[in-house]
Amino acid sequence: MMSDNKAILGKLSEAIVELDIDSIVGLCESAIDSGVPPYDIVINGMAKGMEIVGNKYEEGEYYLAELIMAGETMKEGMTYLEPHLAESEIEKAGTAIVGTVKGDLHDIGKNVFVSLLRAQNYDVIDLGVDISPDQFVEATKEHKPNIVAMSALLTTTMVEMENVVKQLEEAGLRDGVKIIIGGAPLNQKYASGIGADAAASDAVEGIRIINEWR
Ligand code: B12
Repeated sequence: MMSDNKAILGKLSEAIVELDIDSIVGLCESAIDSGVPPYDIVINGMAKGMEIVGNKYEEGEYYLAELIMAGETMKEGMTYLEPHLAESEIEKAGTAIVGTVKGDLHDIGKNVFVSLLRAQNYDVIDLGVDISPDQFVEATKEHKPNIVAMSALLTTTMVEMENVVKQLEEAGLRDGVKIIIGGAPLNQKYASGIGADAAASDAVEGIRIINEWR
């Protein structure tokens, strides 16, 4: 029985690595039918595959296209699993609020990061794109996240990140959260300068940083 589960989890991981979006839901379905706990399907199945994809990306074997496709494949599986996950006892890793800052409509990278976060068992509130500092503050009040994550792809919008940090400070919410920023134009120096905790140049690095905070 145990070894059966192991084989199923291996197949799930493999499907993510092979970007096999057509079979991921079927594999999740048969895993559920075989009694594999939904949590295992996510963490020891698909997320394991995502980890491998991340390594391949960092080693230069996979490119952004594969990273995105793997994220999409995982998303398909997650959509199927969501009702099952809600039923089961899962220890959440934490809550994260994610959004692309005001004036910026780029969301492909943010969406990759959101998929990876969900795979790590975070509750993710994805605010979407063009999110104002007020919206970040309101969402932080409402959802009490441990992480606030911002994305920006434009040099003209990255300045909005500083406004978000400032307004979180003014609202007395800054000390309760860790702030991570991401997107092509950003680096650690910029993050320190605006009072954010970290910057990540890619989504996999972002996940690694966040897991170090746990
Ligand atoms: C696709 C794209 C668009 C699409 C966006 C579609 C969408 N739904 O996102 C469209 C066509 C709408 C668009 C519009 C514009 N774009 Co554009 N766009 C791009 C392009 C080609 C790819 C971006 C992308 O999706 N990459 C793939 C993803 C996976 O990578 P990523 O975004 O970098 O994300 C990764 C990391 O950065 C990180 N990450 C991202 N966010 C976060 C957040 C956190 C918390 C973490 C941890 C990590 C993380 O993780 C991701 C995966 O590792 C880039 C060029 C490029 N090669 O980057 C230009 C680019 C970003 N765009 C640019 C420009 C100028 C514009 C426009 C102003 C063009 C115009 N004149 O109208 C408009 C602005 C619209 C707006 N207000 O936002 C410039 C920005 C220049 C600059 N330095 O400011 C670029 C660099 C092109 C260029 N060389 O000129 N764009």
